[in-house]
Amino acid sequence: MSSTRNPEAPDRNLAMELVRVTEAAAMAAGRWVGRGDKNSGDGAAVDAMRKLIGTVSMRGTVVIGEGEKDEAPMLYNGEEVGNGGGPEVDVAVDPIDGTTLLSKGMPNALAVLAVSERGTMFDPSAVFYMEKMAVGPEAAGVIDISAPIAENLRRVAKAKQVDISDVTVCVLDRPRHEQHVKAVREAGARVQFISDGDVAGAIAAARPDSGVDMLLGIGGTPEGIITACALKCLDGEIQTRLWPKDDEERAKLREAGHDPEQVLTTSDLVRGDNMFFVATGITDGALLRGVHYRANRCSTQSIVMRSKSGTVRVVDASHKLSKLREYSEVD
Ligand code: VTB
Ligand code: MG
Ligand code: MG
Repeated sequence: MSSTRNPEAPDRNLAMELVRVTEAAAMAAGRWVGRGDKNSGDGAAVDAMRKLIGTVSMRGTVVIGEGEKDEAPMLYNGEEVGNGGGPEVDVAVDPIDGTTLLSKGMPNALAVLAVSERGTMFDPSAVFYMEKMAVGPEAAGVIDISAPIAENLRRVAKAKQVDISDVTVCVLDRPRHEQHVKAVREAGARVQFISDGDVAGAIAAARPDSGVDMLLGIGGTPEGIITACALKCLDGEIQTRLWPKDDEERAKLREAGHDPEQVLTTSDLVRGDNMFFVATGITDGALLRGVHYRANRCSTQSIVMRSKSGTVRVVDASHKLSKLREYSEVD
């Protein structure tokens, strides 16, 4: 109803503005694919993202960025971004999720941006890692990260009306996941390892026909919150627990008032139902095609999602390189 509509709330127009930001980051990063230099690639993506994010109609605060002010020159936590008009929002950026994937030219490196109403994103600064269990819409509501893995796999199989031997679990390939992997295999299910990029892994679990049913294991806390934004848009679910890596982080966690045993649900990580999630492929992957260059042209593929409407768009764009610089400077 127009009479009850809050003019300060993020509206549908934002989605198409946001996609230009991840497209720019991906195109900048695309120049560094397979060059074995992840820092230069990350720097290029951050620069491009920051430049374009300044044109978006929002008053954004970076809640999930590239570190604190003094450690990273750009898109630091607490930085104000946007054109100074429009709705007040929290902003989460990962200019490249999977810098190693980018530097090695491996699949599924993404440029990612999520936006939600001001004050709704969990502050990830206390603890670097969290334990995650994420599923798509069919299995949302049946998982419980505090229950044994085998029990969760049985419930997911039942919810998806498949045999447990048909359930595939995406896991970051790390020694810390030895027990997780053992439990999945002992339950009769399958493991699909990824070397990096658990945001893409969780989205795969929530997309039809991806061949992945669940994401499991310990990954970055910022990526957990970004994933929660994506899964709200896809009607999936993520459950997490903060995972302090040492005594120092354990103390930090308690000082910040967190309980390490507490299960953080999708809504604990991002409250409400008014968020946007946008990602552009950098390297080719199952979710999105990467950046491709041709004579004077560059193509990108992005996913643009909005929780309020439930719309999921895949946006193919062909950018004319000779006009790109001029365009992004004036607009
Ligand atoms: C994950 C994954 C990222 O880091 O958060 C992972 O999503 C954290 O684990 O893509 P490690 O510290 O063991 O790498 C990445 O792989 C890289 O940011
Ligand atoms: Mg990154
Ligand atoms: Mg990342």
